Amino acid sequence: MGNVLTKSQVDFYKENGFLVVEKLVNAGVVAQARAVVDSLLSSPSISEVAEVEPGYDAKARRIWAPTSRDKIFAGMAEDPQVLDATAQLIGEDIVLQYSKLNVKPPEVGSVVEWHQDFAYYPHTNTDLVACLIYLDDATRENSCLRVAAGSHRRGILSHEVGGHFGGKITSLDQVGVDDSTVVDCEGPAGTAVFIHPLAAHSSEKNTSDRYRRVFIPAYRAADAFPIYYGPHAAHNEPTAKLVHGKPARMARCEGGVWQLPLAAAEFNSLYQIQEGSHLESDGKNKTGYFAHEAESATA
Ligand SMILES: O=C(O)CCC(=O)C(=O)O
Repeated sequence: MGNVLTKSQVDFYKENGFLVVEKLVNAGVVAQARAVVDSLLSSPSISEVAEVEPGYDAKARRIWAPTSRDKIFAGMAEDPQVLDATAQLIGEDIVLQYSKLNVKPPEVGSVVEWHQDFAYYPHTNTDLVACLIYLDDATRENSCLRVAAGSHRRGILSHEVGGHFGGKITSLDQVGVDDSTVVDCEGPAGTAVFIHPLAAHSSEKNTSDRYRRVFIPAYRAADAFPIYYGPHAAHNEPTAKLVHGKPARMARCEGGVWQLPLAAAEFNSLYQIQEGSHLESDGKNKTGYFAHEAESATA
């Protein structure tokens, strides 16, 4: 394994639950990825590969499963620099759990409310890490990721709304989200932000005139297995892929009690469940879950 990260970067991740690594991905690769996104976004059939912003039929907020749409994303998810850094955070044996590409169009891009990824995808252990690779320069103005430093040490927090999984942290007092803990993860295109699955994170509406697009491969240690197989989580499993090291012969279990993400109705995305837009006013499912291809659903 090559040491991409310094010891102090690894220690920072352990202490704070996130790590920003500027320009981890080659600028040429990032430029190619942007060109592929531009072409996907200009496709008349965008709604077949993406979830669109409410009220804007032609503006995508999420491109589903980018690694299966273009080899540039399949390659980025297996970029040796990214995988070697990931190995330093969660160990040598790594499975790519899923990928997604969040697009925050200028002036429109949806809010992502405070949440922990583990609340969506509980596993037998917490050695999971999401890697956000910025395709555009990301600043507070165009909605860079925001993380509550150290929140991963508070365990799993309630994401329940009205007795059901609501996809967002119920009470921010639990996280200590305030100006002293929240870090804006700004960085130029090609920056990778690694987030621990228990780190509380969010991003604001994009009020700037610039896109903020981010490719997100999500990894787990090969010996971390899902403990919840409801539809939004189970959809990822057929395409989960060993990308580094060896497959596991054992499941490693951390002690604890994990709340399961049992929503009032199934949902296609984090945006829908956080907005409550997967429900009719009578509380029934309106998403037509599984309307997308099997590969598409992921939180
Ligand atoms: O796109 C963002 O700013 C945040 C993404 C995120 O937290 C997620 O999709 O789980």
